[in-house]
Amino acid sequence: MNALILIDIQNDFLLGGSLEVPKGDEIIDNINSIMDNYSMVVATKDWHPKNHISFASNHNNKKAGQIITINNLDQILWPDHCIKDSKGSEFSEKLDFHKIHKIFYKGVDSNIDSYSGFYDNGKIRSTGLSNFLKKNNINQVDIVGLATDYCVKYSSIDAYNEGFKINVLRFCVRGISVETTETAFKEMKDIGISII
Ligand code: VGL
Ligand code: ZN
Repeated sequence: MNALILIDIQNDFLLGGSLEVPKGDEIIDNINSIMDNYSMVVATKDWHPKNHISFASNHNNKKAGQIITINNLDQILWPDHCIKDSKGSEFSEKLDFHKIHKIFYKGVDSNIDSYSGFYDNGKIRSTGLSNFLKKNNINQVDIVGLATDYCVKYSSIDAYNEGFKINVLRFCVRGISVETTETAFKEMKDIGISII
C-alpha cells in the first residue's frame, strides 16, 4: 500500500512567512490534486518551542544563515519559525488538510533540530512515523512539501534507509535556495531515490 507524506506545508514556509520558501505556494494545488491517489496521507509539522536552538534570536551576536556547532552537529541558524501553536505553524488554508490521517511533529525538543520527519538530526529520537507506516502495511511512499534542500531531503533519505520504496515528486516540492536544491536532488538521486 502507498502513502503520501506531506512535509511542513506550514504558513511560515509559505508566502509572507518568516522562512518563506520561494514559489512554495505553487505546490499546494498540485498536492491537493493527487491526495486521493493514496491509501493514506500523513503530514509532518515543524513544531518548535520559542527557545529552540535553531533560532538565531536565541544566540548572542548571531544572525540567521550563520552556522554554529552544537554537540558536534553543524547547526544552521534560522529566523524564528513554526513556533508551536502559532499562526505560522498552521497548515496553509489552501491545503486540503482534512484529508490528512495523522500528523507527526518534529523539532519539538529545544536542544536539537530535526529536518527529517522520521528522526532528529542526531538520530536520537524517532517521531514514530516509520513505525506508523509499517503498522499500516505501507511499503511505498511519495514525498512532497517544503523545503527540498532541508526537510524533504532528510525525510527522503531516512525513508529510503527505513526500507520504503520512495519517489520525490518534483512538481510538489520547492527549495530554499537554487544551489542547495540542485545539490539535494543530486544527493537523493545518487543514493537511489527516484525523483519524478
Ligand atoms: C525546515 C529549516 C528549518 C524545512 C525546517 O522544513 O525544510 N528548514 N526548519
Ligand atoms: Zn525548523
